[in-house]
Amino acid sequence: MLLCSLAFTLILMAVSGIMCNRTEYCVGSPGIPGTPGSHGLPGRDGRDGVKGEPGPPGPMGPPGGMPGFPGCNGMSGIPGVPGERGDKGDPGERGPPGLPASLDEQIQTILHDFKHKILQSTGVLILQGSMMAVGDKVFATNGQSVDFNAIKETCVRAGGDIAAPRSPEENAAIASIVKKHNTYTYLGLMEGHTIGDFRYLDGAPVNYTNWYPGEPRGWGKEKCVEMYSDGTWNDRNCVQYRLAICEF
Ligand SMILES: *[C@@H]1O[C@H](CO)[C@@H](O)[C@H](O)[C@H]1NC(C)=O
Ligand SMILES: CC(=O)N[C@H]1CO[C@H](CO)[C@@H](O)[C@@H]1O
Ligand SMILES: [Ca+2]
Repeated sequence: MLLCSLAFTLILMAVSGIMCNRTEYCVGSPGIPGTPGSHGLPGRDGRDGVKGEPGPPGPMGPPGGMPGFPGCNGMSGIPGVPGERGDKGDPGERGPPGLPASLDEQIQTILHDFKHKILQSTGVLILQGSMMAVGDKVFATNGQSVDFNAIKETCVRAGGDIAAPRSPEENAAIASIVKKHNTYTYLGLMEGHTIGDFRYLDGAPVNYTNWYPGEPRGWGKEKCVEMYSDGTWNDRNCVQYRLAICEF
């Protein structure tokens, strides 16, 4: 233990640079400090530091990139509701004048053919007595007896009207059909609101009559007109069955 303490004292004396002696007082003045030593060589690089945080996003670049290619067509949608009908367009320009029909050989051939066929048909009908031609008018029957309204309907459906004589010639033509079928017919006439005022079905007043002597005497109760086989007329109710004769 003592040895240890002595050694410590010696080391302490050596470090402090004071020469002393165990047995004598320490003598001498402190020495002049030495000059500092030169700088040593730079040390070696340290190890890599830890990774830093990501930096903030940079500013937007200038515009000017090329546009990309167009994309593919999408799927077709459901059809929309139809729009409103537009206004009628203006008529087109008149076409170039054609050949007069009288000089057109093709048209003339067709017309000639038509005329021939029509003459054949009317000839057969007239010969059979089922058609009577007076001027531009033609009277015909289907041989059926029905009431006034049914005759009207039959004639309109056939493209004509119930027969209405407007002259003695027309009356005679209708009368010949009545006589042949031995059946009275209804004429295309009706009594108006005034008693005895008989009119054509289009409302025009009659300009020809052929009443049987004493007729009309229905006093407003006989609105229709029938024709006897001799061609004379009688006012009558409208619900009798009479021969259907039409005019075209
Ligand atoms: C009656 O008028 C029609 C034209 O509506 C004419 O065809 C006919 O000849 C006239 N009848 C008489 C007798 O004047
Ligand atoms: C180093 C030193 O000074 N030593 C001295 C210690 O004391 C003795 C005598 O007392 C001297 O003889 C030494 O020279
Ligand atoms: Ca009568």
